Amino acid sequence: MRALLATLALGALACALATAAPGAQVHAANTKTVKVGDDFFSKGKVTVKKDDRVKWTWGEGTKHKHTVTEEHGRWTSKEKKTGTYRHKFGKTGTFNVYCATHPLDMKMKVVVEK
Ligand SMILES: [Cu+2]
Repeated sequence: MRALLATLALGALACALATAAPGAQVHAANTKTVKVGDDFFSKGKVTVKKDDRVKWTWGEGTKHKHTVTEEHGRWTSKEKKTGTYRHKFGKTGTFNVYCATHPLDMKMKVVVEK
């Protein structure tokens, strides 16, 4: 009996999940990648949809430390030579991004559309 109840409960849950938001516009979140090198971002502009992510990847053999910093300082990566930094864009708009160590050479834009 217990097993039957569990099965029924699971079935009900599966139905609830399957029927959630019928016809709603479902946008599967994407991630776009930008390389960080000495001293550049591989893209000057990246266009994404709201709730997408951008992932910055420091290139192998990067000799200088770089950051990925939003122009108003709302978010920033650490200053580093390796690894990645990811940011989710929850609002539409144009976001200017630069490297805090090389602000004149390393600039880019992230355009977030609806
Ligand atoms: Cu830099």
